[in-house]
Amino acid sequence: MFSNKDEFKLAFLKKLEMGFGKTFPESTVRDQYHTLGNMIREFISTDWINTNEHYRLTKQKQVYYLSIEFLLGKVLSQNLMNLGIYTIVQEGLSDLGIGLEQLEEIEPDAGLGNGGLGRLAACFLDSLSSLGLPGHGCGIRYRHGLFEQKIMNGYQLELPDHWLRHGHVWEVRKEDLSVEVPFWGRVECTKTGENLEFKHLDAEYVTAVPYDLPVVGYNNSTVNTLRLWSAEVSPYPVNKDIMHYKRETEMISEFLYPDDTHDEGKILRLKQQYFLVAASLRSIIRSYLNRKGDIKQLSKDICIHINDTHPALAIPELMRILLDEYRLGWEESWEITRGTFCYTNHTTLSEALEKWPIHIFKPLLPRIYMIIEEMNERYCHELWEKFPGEWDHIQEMAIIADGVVKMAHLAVVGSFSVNGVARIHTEILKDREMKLFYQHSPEKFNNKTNGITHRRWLLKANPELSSLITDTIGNDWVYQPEQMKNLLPYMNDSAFLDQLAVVKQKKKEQLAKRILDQNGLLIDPTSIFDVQVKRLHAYKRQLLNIIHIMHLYNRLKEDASCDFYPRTFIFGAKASPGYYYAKKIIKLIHSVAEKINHDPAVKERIKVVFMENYRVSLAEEIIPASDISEQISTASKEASGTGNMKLMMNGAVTVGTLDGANIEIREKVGADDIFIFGLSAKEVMKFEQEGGYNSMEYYYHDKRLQEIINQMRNGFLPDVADEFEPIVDSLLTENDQYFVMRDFDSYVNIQQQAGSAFENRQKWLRMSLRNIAMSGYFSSDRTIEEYASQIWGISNTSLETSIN
Ligand code: 4GP
Repeated sequence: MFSNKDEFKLAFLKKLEMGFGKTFPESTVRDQYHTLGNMIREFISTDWINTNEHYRLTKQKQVYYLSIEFLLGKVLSQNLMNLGIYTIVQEGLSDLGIGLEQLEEIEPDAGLGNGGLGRLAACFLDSLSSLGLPGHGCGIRYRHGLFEQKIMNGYQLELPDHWLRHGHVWEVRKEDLSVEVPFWGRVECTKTGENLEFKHLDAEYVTAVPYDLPVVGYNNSTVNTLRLWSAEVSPYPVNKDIMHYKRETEMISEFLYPDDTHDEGKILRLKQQYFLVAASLRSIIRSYLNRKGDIKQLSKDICIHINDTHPALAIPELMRILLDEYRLGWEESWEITRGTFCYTNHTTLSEALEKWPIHIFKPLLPRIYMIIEEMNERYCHELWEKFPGEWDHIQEMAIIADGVVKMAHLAVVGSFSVNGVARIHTEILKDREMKLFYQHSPEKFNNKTNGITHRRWLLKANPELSSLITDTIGNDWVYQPEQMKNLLPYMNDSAFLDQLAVVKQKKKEQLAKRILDQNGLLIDPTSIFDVQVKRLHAYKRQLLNIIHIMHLYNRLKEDASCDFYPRTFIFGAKASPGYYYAKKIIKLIHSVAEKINHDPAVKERIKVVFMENYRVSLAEEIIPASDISEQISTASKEASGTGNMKLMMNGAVTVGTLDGANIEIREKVGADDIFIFGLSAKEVMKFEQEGGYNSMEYYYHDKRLQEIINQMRNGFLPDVADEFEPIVDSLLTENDQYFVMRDFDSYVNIQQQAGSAFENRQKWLRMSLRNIAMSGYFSSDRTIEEYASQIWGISNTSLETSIN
């Protein structure tokens, strides 16, 4: 298609004219973006076809990663880099007077996810392709991704995210591969000879239309597929007002996580989940049979990964297919099913463990419900044999109990592997949340500590640091990120450390400019950039951070001459629309920012910045510029965290609790190069079980806390007096569930240590370097290699050799 800059320019101009019927000077930036996107997608096509063909010919085992979220962000630059044509395209465009970054600016962030688990899924896809592994994603093509956040007077407003408004250049609609998904109706059971036959009658059908996105591997010609399903009206007749049916159908792929505080919302979420798994399984089995697969061998040739409980209905759906469509017996179907699925748990927070009321489930998915009922009966029987007389155990482990279907139980029972996402998280699952299941089948449980793709979070987000690393140790680290360890000998090389400082300074200046443009706030790029970017949740304790900022402010007001290195506190966070408390925290951050940023007395010393609409592309700008990475969740609550890894890889030093993957980060960098504070997970769980914590005592005995809490309600902040009452209540009347006050003192101390460490430039740079050098372990390539060898049983069967 093109192999050098000049060929690229010719092809680009020709495509632009043909595609838009305009001359180049008449074209808009959007026309140019679409032209480039389409060109690159076509460029990818050959490798895409070859990869599929290779999988077909070699009949190798395939993995399908089912996830309700894929938080992809922008893909243009990543694709160009992975294809190895970034420089050709950049220079070609530049000759034409176009900046590649302008085109990237036009690209919508594909925000088909909320946070951690969705971004993890995106990193995993990148690693699968880059390692040449046969693994594909299946998800939903939401017309609106996660809302766009606007801040008005400090309050979060949610606007619909119209990411598809101008089309999506990377997707290919494959209408011919559409499948039909049934809802509602009734099940008729007839007896033929010895066998029972089940028919789903009077169902209302929805057509699932696949949109395929190429997932390009890094410099290896592998292109896997992310298949996103869109819900459309079916040609089958419906006994309903057609407009009503159309609206209901299209709603299935309209929004990510519809509000489920009422039954209608619950039905919609359950529909989304079944829609995803029913469509994906139909297409997985069809392509398996096209490759001449034998349905009885399915579990040897296919592995289906359930990302959190949302896709767990895939288990009874496969049972249904085997029983009703292939007429296999229960035992055989169960054997195949249990050999096919594996499940990852991403949180122990009880509100996230899904449970569907039977009165909603049964009418919507009648046949699936019957199958779950039978699974449950058989499973309880098996438990009875193992724990005779232990009714409580059996009741606690049942899939259906107390009028609900428990999705986590379904996922555990129907999978051959269950994993947590960091060592401590897996241990907590085994010891507490899933203790009985672990006792029953310990062989299923394993840990896979999360990872992030260093291609996006270092190569793409921080080209300056990437070049410095490559100039210093060569580029092997790009393929084997653990080789970043080879940077360790430069720990005492002051020339290298100076270069590292220059890179960080450059990234900080770039971010300072972004903040000036976006927030109209001038910040000092030589101050410490202290960053907390993640979803807003009480357990993540953005509140502890802001209380500490108020404390610093009070200290500076008391004694302007006190020793304090200037800091810029940077927040980015979306609160879930129905999460009132989280929204109050956003408001509090803004009120504190308003107070501090306008006080000339502390002007050059503290700044508080809240960056609106935190998303993947904004994270790519903030993370490389960070000095301190705030990972301050209440110990035991954060399953792993992945922001902690991205920040570490970019040289930020962690201030954190012994929670999630922070523990493993500490093991890698050593206790001297991370700032750990606060209660341990054991201590937190002990308080939770045995009581003994009284937050009021901290209020009465710690004058600093008392002053801060009083300031939240005495008119000190520029708000009405009771604005922050819910926050004050959570800390005092509700006994501070997340131990903010308990950990405050220890947090103040560690922050002081972090500040002093920063003042010693050489020391800080060495700390930063050690974090970078040891971050290779947290590449998702390592994580995916573990999944591939220890769970999925797949390997790279060199595409290039088979094609040539
Ligand atoms: C998140 C966890 O909160 C986070 O600790 C973890 O790193 C991430 O999954 C990926 O494993 N959980 C979710 C969720 O995003 O929706 O439960």
